Amino acid sequence: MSGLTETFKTICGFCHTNCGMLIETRDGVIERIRGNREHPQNKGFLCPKGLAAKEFVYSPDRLKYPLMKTSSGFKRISWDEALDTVANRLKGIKESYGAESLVWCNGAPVTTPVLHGFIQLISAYGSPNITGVGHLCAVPRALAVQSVCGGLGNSDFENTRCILIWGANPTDTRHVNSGVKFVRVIEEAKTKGARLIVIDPRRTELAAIADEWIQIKVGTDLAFGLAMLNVIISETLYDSEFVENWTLGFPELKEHVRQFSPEWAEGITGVTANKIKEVARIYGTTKPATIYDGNGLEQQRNVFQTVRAIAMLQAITGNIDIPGAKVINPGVRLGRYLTVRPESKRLSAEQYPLFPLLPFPSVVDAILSGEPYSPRAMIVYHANPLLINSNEEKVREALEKLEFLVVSDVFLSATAQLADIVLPDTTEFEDFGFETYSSSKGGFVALREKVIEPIGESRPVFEVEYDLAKRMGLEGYYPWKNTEEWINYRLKSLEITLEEFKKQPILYVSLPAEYKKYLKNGFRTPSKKVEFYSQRLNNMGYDPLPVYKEPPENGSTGLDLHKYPLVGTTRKPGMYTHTKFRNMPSLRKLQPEPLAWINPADAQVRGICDGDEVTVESPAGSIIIEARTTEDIGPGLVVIDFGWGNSWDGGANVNILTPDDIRDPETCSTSNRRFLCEIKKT
Ligand SMILES: Nc1nc2c(c(=O)[nH]1)N[C@H]1C(S)=C(S)[C@@H](COP(=O)(O)OP(=O)(O)OC[C@H]3O[C@@H](n4cnc5c(=O)[nH]c(N)nc54)[C@H](O)[C@@H]3O)O[C@H]1N2
Ligand SMILES: Nc1nc2c(c(=O)[nH]1)N[C@H]1C(S)=C(S)[C@@H](COP(=O)(O)OP(=O)(O)OC[C@H]3O[C@@H](n4cnc5c(=O)[nH]c(N)nc54)[C@H](O)[C@@H]3O)O[C@H]1N2
Ligand code: SF4
Ligand SMILES: [Mo]
Repeated sequence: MSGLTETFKTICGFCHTNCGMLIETRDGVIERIRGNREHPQNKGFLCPKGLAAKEFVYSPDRLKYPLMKTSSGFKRISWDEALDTVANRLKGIKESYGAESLVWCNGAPVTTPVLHGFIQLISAYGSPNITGVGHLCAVPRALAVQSVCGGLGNSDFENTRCILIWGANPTDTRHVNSGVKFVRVIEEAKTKGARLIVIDPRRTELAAIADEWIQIKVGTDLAFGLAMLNVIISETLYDSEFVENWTLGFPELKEHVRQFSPEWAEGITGVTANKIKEVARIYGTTKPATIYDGNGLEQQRNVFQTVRAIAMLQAITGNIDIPGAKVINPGVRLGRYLTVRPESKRLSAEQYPLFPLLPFPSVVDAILSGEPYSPRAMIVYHANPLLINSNEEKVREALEKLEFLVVSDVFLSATAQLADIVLPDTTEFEDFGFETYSSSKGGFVALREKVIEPIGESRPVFEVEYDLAKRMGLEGYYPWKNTEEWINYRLKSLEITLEEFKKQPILYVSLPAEYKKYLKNGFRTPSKKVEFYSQRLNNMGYDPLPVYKEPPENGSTGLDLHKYPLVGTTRKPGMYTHTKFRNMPSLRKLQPEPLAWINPADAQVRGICDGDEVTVESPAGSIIIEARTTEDIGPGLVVIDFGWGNSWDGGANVNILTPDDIRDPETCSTSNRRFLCEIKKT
């Protein structure tokens, strides 16, 4: 074989792990993909998604030129026509309705550009309406921890004696931790004597090797957490010295949790009082201990207060910023972005004062009701809001009602199909980029090299954004014109330029982790202490101490509960990320269809056999899907695979079933993880 071969050091952007990759090209075409052993994140490991990146880049489904919606479907147009149209429509909308009628929506920030593409534009335009997946992902948990102690950091599995995996499935969603496969990290900790407790309604890979698998009922984790606090406080298993010196509101917490006994929680969580006591005693007496919580606690109506209670558990036991607990590792600080946003006009500012962004359901409500005003246009970048938000039908209605929808994607996603203009973006392999990492050895930045030329007429987002800004007379707000300049601008505060970065593609920019940083600076709360009782929450009208509340459908919503005797939840299959990758043949082979997992007992009484086609019906809608029976979940529960619904995948979107009107009062997290349903043989 002949031809020019080159090897590039780049980074996989298919999930937040951002593994280092080596890609070999021949004559400008990707040939071989390997993990980069020099990259501290994965040290050579790649999961099947990363290894199949070639199928993503060269997929026949890739968008290759801009599209415009016409009465007879999409029509190919030139970039000039696409950008002129977008610029003119957005200028017109601003003149007619004001800048706040434009909404920007991104998706899970799996790469740095997802957080940044078009964000300068929306700020320069003058709209405060920045939405995305925040209400479903990470932000509710982060706000909860912030309210208790400022921040907790990452689990230190290497030095721990006790691990609680709570609502997380890292063997599928994180894959690798500091270069070691996640399951090996946990096995190694166990070999060194650490106890492992997994709190999950499903028997996950880690639940299967745990000392204790706590098969909790979906959405009841707050009751479990409160009962653990009750036991640890009443049996004086807490760290009294830490509590004395570093916390506020302990007497109130002590009094408050008296009512939440393990016997009370047993009826709610489905876990026996004895088991709750046992877990509380193990956690309270095995030091150091770490709680690794996950997205399973989010998309639940109690998420904010649940995670507050879990943060309190870590604080009363002194498992804060010490080896073997959770440690705030040094990260990378980039300079600030342009913000010219009249916050007062942000759509959800009054309804969700604690939530710093705009939750997507508030956008849907505003479009459909016109209250407090109607958003008219939306830029969707690297996101698939139609499929990933609860109640697909309602989201569709809202997106269809917009006057103007622009979608930047690499495929014609279900959301892109609703767009007026579709802009074909490059993938992360067709442009330079960078990622930032925090680690115990210090924060570092890694370069993403440009591996190949853009596919078709696809163009890098920062160039497209600048071209749009120019057409709208907003170029004065732009300290860059293309990706290279954007990187230099973003890395200026670190005094790194792209040219230097190319010579050394992994650069540590902060010192290794220190422990007990609070001794020097206190905690990042108003009082500089851990705050059990929150005056700030109380002032905002929220519970100052966590109170378990029954899901509202058990109240007075008028639902015929007998019609929906099962509780449904959703699962993220490890070989895909959200709605992505069903058009990659090697991954599709691993799981061709979405499945509804049910307990054999529930299947039997309904005459359902493994592999049968079933109809799942919830108050929001119904889907047809293949059933699988499994002992990995208990009776009464249905687990449905999340992420289908794009035109090429042929599967049903579980979010047709999920309700959008059951919301966490502090964070607007909708109940994508819990819906009532019935399942019947089709
Ligand atoms: N029921 C239920 N709902 C859920 C969840 C759940 O577990 N259950 N999980 C929730 C969570 S945690 C999250 S984060 C959200 C995820 O929500 P999203 O992030 O909106 O979902 P994705 O499917 O990742 O959508 C990303 C889109 O970006 C496109 N894309 C990929 N690469 C590129 C690129 O280089 N450039 C551009 N412009 N586009 C690109 C993809 O084709 C895809 O259409 O879903 C949430 N919804
Ligand atoms: N392969 C893959 N990796 C991913 C993603 C992906 O889509 N695919 N998405 C990325 C993103 S954006 C995110 S947010 C992370 C999420 O990754 P994780 O934090 O691991 O979250 P999930 O896998 O969504 O769900 C975790 C677990 O919560 C359980 N669970 C469901 N309901 C409850 C409940 O009420 N209580 C408890 N205790 N547990 C419950 C589920 O059974 C599941 O095992 O993964 C990231 N990595
Ligand atoms: S774990 Fe897999 S998908 Fe995630 S960054 Fe690494 S290789 Fe890519
Ligand atoms: Mo997420």
